[in-house]
Amino acid sequence: MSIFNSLLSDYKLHKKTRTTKHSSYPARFLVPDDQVSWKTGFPAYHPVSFNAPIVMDVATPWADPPFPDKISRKLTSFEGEVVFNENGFPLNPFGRSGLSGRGVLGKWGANFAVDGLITTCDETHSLKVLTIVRKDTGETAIPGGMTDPNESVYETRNRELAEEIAVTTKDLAGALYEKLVFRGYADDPRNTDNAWIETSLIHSHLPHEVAANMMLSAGDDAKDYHWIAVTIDTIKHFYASHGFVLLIALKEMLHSSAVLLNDRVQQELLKLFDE
Ligand code: RP5
Repeated sequence: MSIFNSLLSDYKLHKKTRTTKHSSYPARFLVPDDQVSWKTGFPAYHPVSFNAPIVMDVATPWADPPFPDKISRKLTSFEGEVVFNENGFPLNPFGRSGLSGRGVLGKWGANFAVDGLITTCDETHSLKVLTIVRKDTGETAIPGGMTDPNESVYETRNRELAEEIAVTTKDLAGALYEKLVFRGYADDPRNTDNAWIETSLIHSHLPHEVAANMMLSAGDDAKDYHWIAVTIDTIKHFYASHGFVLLIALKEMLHSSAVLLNDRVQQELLKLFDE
């Protein structure tokens, strides 16, 4: 099975959500793969409810009211109409997570984020991805973060890239290719049965001269940054579903006529997809 198909299968079963222990979360109820779907009966399913004190505090500006019946906005999702359980709690579109409540997430239902993927071909014509090291988990990630009220996806992307690695809009203006390549569920360890992250991924491929001259520095949620090669090993070790969405972006670029990748890079990428 290709690395892409393997990550796709893990993603559909939101395995990172179900199996990565978040530092402040209680243990999750064990959900077998064949009982993840809400459509499959699972009478024994009694997950612990966990709401971090900060999200239940009515003074927290980015948090919803303690119970979803007091929310005034319509809950939306890139994954379709939001479904509610008999008690009025929104249900995770990817199925049971092993934990109910909101965890550390501010919003009931979808919590929207944006990620900004930057790639380039370096002086040896090898494909490189600009990544951060997350302060919270120490894992490699695509830079990104939660959307602020009334921000467009591009505004969030630009703000997050500036805060986390000091990328400027001038750097981004030099892109050979820029595309919004993904909108949907993020398989993130903070997700619960009633609150989850959804992300939009914008991919920019920069010429080597632009990438080499960027004045990068890590800040905010990032403790470091690295340009890394795309290999099966690096892809496997990304935070949440970032390895999976990275491959979606690379597949899109591989088939785009806007970027001319050399034969070696094309062959390396094709292997990731078994094409
Ligand atoms: C991920 O969490 C999203 O893809 C996005 O990168 C990130 C947003 O959370 P913070 O980085 O703001 O913690 O699932």
